[in-house]
Amino acid sequence: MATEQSYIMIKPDGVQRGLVGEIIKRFEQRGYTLRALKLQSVERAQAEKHYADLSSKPFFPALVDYIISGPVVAMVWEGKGVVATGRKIIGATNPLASEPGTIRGDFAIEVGRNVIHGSDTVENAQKEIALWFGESLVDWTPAAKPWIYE
Ligand code: RTP
Repeated sequence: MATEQSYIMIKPDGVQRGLVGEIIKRFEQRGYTLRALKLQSVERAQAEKHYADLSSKPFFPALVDYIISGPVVAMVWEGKGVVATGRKIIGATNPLASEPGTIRGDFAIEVGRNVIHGSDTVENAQKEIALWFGESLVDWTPAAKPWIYE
């Protein structure tokens, strides 16, 4: 069975708006396995590292200010195709282009308040998981797995 993992982060607006349970529910009900979870305040240096690829963009300072503006919920979800499927569950980066039924399509309007982050490649997921969690993932297999995977 695939052991692909994705780094999923509920951004400060998602936490402030009480969307934590709703977001976890969507990944859980799809069949993905939660491997790590923490609520944390984010240091500026950590936000800058996470978004280092975007450091030359004009919106970078506002993006970092947004990410450090309140606690985030950092998570690792695991399962077949979770990186690409996670991005589908989340919806397009700009919520005005996100399909209804996606997290951003249901709960957001502006790109600078788009509720949630999801890794875009398996390689980036590994880097992001290392940045946010180090080695401290919980090793477990839910009993219901035969009802998710054939
Ligand atoms: P994320 O990394 O947060 O999952 O978002 P993404 O891959 O869908 O989009 P990306 O291009 O990596 O952008 C990262 C975050 O930067 C903010 N952003 N603002 N003002 C703007 O034009 C703009 N463009 C991007 C968004 O919060 C986006 O999620």
